[in-house]
This record gives sequence, structure tokens and C-alpha cells, in this order.
Amino acid sequence: MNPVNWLKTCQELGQALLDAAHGGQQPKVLRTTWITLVKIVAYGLLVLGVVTPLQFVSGAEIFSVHNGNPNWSPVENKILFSSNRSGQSDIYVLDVSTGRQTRLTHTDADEIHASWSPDGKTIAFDSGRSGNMEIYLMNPDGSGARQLTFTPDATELVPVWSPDGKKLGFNRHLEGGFDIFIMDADGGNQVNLSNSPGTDIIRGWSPDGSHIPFNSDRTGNNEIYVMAADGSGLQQLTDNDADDRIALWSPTENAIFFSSSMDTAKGGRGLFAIDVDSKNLRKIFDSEHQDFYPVWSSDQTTLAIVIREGTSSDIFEISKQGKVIRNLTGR
Ligand SMILES: [Ca+2]
Ligand SMILES: [Ca+2]
Ligand SMILES: [Ca+2]
Repeated sequence: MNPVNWLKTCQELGQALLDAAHGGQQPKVLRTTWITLVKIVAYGLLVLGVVTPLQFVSGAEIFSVHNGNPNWSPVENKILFSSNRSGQSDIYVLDVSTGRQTRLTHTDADEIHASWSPDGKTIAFDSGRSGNMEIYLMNPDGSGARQLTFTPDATELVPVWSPDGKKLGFNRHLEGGFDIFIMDADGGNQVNLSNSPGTDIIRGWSPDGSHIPFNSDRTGNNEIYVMAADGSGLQQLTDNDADDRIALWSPTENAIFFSSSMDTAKGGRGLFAIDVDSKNLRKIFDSEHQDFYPVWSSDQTTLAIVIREGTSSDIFEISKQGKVIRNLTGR
């Protein structure tokens, strides 16, 4: 590979990494590439005498345990999430009432994002078990996995169910970035909805299924957008220099909740809500750390969020008023 192509590949993988990195884990192939790049840079600093050998060795610990990517069941008090506690990423389910955590996938590959079907009877998830990230379905106990996408040359991430349970939205990495696709729940009729330069990422649908909120860096900076579920009627909601991503529609108001680096107390990331019609913006939550993933509970009374502190992350339950209730995944 010539240096120009190598650099381009690194840039694409770096972008893919950023878009996978929202408080969860990165696909193993991306993480491996990222670690290799970090090692090359670290070795250069070591040779130049900028870092000591001890600092060089401890750099291996920069990827520690992440619990992230929560998805609250629409019908039960249970949260799907991903964790790399076994050495690579798997899907777990947390019973919020008892605190019991159960591992659902048992592969050497990464499973990162999972989503309950509206009736709670099927889980959609992404996995690298075929050698490349694809979209799968499984039963709520982790049995009966079936593959929906078959693209050895493309990365698919973050399957999310439409509210009627008939469609799945997901992100597919094509030349130049991720695009938002929808398909039937059996994998048929795959359509590219965003079809734009840059990276577009879906995390969920509007509660009535008519619209899709998403983030896109098509202007050169991540902003929050909304489009109709057929891809028409594109509307840009945020316009700022901050990194805005992880757009999730509130079930209780006509507003999109998201994570942003704008106007945060300690220069990290906070959670915000923007009204779809008026574009009025308000801050929901701002810890001293990096805050991601404002996911509503099934009874719409609390939220599960991800707080990343340093190099690890956990899932916390917070009140609607932005008060931390408890750490759901911390030991
Ligand atoms: Ca795994
Ligand atoms: Ca694929
Ligand atoms: Ca922005």
C-alpha cells in the first residue's frame, strides 16, 4: 500500500473509530488498528526521549473496561448493554430491579450495540463473528442468532428497531463514511436513506416512527439532524462548533436528546435537548466527565446514560431533573 492510500485508510478508520466510540467499545479491527497507531506514536516519543519507558508500558492500559451502549426494554425493566470485561466486547442484559447482569453473547469477536424489538421478544445486534461487522437477531436469552447482512467489505453497526417492529435502521460504512440504511426485519429491502458525503449515524427513531434523528458531519462538524423515515424533509437542528452526536428522540416531548461537547462545566461532554420545532436548546446533565447516551426508561420516569471517566465508562441512572440516582454497572 502506498503512503497516500495508507494515510487515507488510517483517516477512515479513525473516523469510524470516533463514530463507534460514544461510550462503548470499538470493533476489534478498529481497536487493533488504533492501538497500533498509538504504539507507533508512543515508540516515536520514546525514541525522542519525550516519554519514559514506564509511561510507554502503562500506555497499554489506555483501553480499560467499558460498560456502555444502553438500550432499555420497551416492555420490561431491563437494559441491554455492551461490556469488554471478558477481554473483548459482548452483549449483556441488566435486570434493573435486581441488579443481576447476564452475558448473552459468548464469542471471541466484538458484539457492541444491541436493541430490543418493540415487543421485547427479539434482540438486534452487531457482531464481528463472521470476520466482519454484520447485523444479527437473537432471542432474549442469547440463543438462536441469525445473520441479516452479508457484506464482507462493509462495516455495519447499531441496528435500531422502528416502533412498529417492521424495520431496522443501521449504519453502513461505505466509501467516505457511514450512511444510514433501513431494511425489513428479515434483512430484505435495504435502502440507503442518508446517501451523503461524510458520516451519518442513526441511534433510534421518533416514537411514532415517522422521523429519524441522526448526527452527521457533512458540514465538517457533527450536528444533529432530523429526516422523515423515507429520507425526505431533511432538517438541520444544531449549528455550532461543538461535537454533537447520539441523537435520541424523547418519548415525552417533541425534542431530541443528544451528547455534545458544547458549553460544559469541565470541558468534557454533557447531555442536551433541542426542541424539534422551536430549536430551543437546554442542558439536561453535565457531570465532570464525558456524558453520552440519554436513553429513556420504559416507564419514562428516568434515563440511563453513559459516563466515561478517564478510560473507563459505566451506565448510570439519572432522574429527569438530571440528578444521579445510581451507578448501574459499577462494581
Ligand atoms: Ca464477543
Ligand atoms: Ca459487513
Ligand atoms: Ca456541531
